[in-house]
Amino acid sequence: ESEVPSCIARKVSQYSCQRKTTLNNYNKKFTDAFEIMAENYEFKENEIFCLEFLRAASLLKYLPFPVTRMKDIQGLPCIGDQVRDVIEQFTSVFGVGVKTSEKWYRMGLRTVEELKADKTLKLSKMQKAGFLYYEDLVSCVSKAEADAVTLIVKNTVSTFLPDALVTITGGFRRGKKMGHDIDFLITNPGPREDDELLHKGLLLYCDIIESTFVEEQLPSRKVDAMDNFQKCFTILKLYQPGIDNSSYNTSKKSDMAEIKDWKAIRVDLVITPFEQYAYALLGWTGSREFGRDLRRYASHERKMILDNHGLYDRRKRIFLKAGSEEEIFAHLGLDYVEPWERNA
Ligand code: 8DG
Ligand code: MN
Ligand code: MN
Repeated sequence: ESEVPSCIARKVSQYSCQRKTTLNNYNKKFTDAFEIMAENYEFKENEIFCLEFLRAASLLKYLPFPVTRMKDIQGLPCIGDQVRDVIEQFTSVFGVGVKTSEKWYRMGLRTVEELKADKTLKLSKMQKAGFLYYEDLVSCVSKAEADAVTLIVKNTVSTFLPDALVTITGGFRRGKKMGHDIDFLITNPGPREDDELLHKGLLLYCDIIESTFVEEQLPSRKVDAMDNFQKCFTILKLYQPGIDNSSYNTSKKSDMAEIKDWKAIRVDLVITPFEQYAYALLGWTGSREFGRDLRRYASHERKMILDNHGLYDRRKRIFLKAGSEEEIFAHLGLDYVEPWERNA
């Protein structure tokens, strides 16, 4: 009946370099969801929770059996309180009995509808989202989907802020054909009354991080510095073009299995003041490696501090204004590198 736990547990190292982890993952349902949650925590700069979920995912990838009961993780390292709570919720929902839960595991998690209807789930909004949409979220976002979402975001934003500029950043701006999410930068020339934008409609799941930018504050010197813009880690509901669901919407409840005509897509929305737009664009276009090295170059070669808000010249003790990425490269004395050449 029980597939080892406690005897294995004693031997499991907390260090992944002392564990042999193959691609044979019995706990993909958990690990995919944990990785999405970790990204959300990273976004909120909660490094502790981020690491907790990444470590737990890594440990679960190592286990030679699917976790179906709390007993399965007893005595294992790398399972923090957060992770334990999530596993407990999910194993207790499925845990009607070992047999049933194992069957469910083989079939995959319960359906979105079943989970939604389940009133016993006490997970946070974010944890639920990670599980509810995980299948969509771990499948890549295509360029076509990015284009479709761009239209939606642009249309929606323009109904609230007619003059706002919406720019796709991240991997898609660098010309990638696939991505794990879609990143947008939103700025409004003129008066800055855009704080409310993110608080309005349309999102399946959304975790808004308020702006913490302080005027006159020196750019951050951390190489991996995130920024202080108001931003939002969201999951958007994209209705797939080509699927006609009008009959489902109009007909009253039938016994027909519900057809899912949409896909959950991870979208990052970042709101930036117009004056900082070029810096934000450069930072959010990435790649991560390219951005890190830009900052490293600025400080080591130019005695300047670069972040997503601006560029500070330490010798002249001034902030250098820029209206375009070209100007930022010029300030740094660098040849301009096009977005599609920043895939470092
Ligand atoms: P992908 O989504 O196609 O997998 O790749 P990507 O678009 O290059 O990566 P990303 O994780 O979506 O991040 C886009 C860029 O934004 C990346 O170069 C790092 C940069 N970036 C910031 N601030 C932040 C932040 O707070 N969180 C995240 N995740 N990325 C940030 O400048
Ligand atoms: Mn991206
Ligand atoms: Mn992103």
